[in-house]
Amino acid sequence: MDTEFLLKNKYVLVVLTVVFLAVVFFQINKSKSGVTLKNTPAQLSISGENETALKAMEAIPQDNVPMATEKQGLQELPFKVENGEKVFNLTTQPVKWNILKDVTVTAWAYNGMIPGPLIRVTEGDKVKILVKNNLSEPTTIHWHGIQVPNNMDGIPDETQKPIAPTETFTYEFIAKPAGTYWYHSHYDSDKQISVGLSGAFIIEPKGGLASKPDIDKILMLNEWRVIDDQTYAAMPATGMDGNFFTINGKAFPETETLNVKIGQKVRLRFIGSGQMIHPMHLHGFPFKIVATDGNDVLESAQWIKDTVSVAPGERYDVEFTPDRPGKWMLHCHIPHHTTNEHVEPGGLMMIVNVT
Ligand SMILES: [Cu+2]
Repeated sequence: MDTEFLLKNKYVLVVLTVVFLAVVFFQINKSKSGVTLKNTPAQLSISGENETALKAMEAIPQDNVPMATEKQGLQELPFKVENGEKVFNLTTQPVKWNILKDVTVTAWAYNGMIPGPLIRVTEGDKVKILVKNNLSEPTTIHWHGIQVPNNMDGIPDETQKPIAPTETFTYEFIAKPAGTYWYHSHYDSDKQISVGLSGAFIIEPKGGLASKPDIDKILMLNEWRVIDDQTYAAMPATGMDGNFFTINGKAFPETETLNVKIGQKVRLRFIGSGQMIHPMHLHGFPFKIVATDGNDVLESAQWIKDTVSVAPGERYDVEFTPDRPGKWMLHCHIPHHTTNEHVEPGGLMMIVNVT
């Protein structure tokens, strides 16, 4: 054999060895990253042996979690009157919840629904809420924006002991002031809020709103992360971005269609109950921002807009009166948020159907 042939073969051999090693390395790493295994972190953007962080990023356990029997979130919560107090019951529990016909999340819910039930009371009402914890971890509730006594504020180890699994804690306060509020877990909130523990709390002014709308709709905005049928808390700051987005627990096209007659006054109450900002845009009609974070805006100061950015924790009540028929889209204007797992249309979209 001449030297040239040997040299050439050697070169081929080296290339083949490198390719072989690369394939082996890739396969080993693929099985190590293990996204198909149960309860493994979705993203390892942490350093060192941080057990708590790893746990927070695990998939939500889904073994023996029942399918939700409720079909819709934000159902108005009934109450009993006892000793002049309105008494409500909330129970935390894991459920599987359909955000789309064929997409189910493993959620932590209040009373088995996403979002949790709507608590609607009148300003000045004495309210008592018994919270039973049926999760495997402690929890608490914070009554976001409501002027409660400090020991009812729901901050674990600061204002109360966390509610341990199977235990019940009683919250009692006077509902004030009137406005659009919400409640949510304040324990491990990065995870617990992200996987469903929030609901709406409306305090009506005595005698109702001065100018009553014909349609009064709460819209809670959330993000979800579902990978290989497993649910992870959507934590954008860690790289664990949401890949599904919901209005009142449903992604488009499963979001509700709002049916409105021409000339009817519509009030939308946006609640930013997730971890991301959502600039909500209405086609067809401008709207007035009539309340922010539960506080009425003086008429002379009401901005007229067609897009309002709803940041986490914020509430915006907007009003408009349609004058033209049509199927008008209401959607988030971050286009990725109007997809279901990167496919448009989906996510934060709903139809306002004016006839
Ligand atoms: Cu958005």
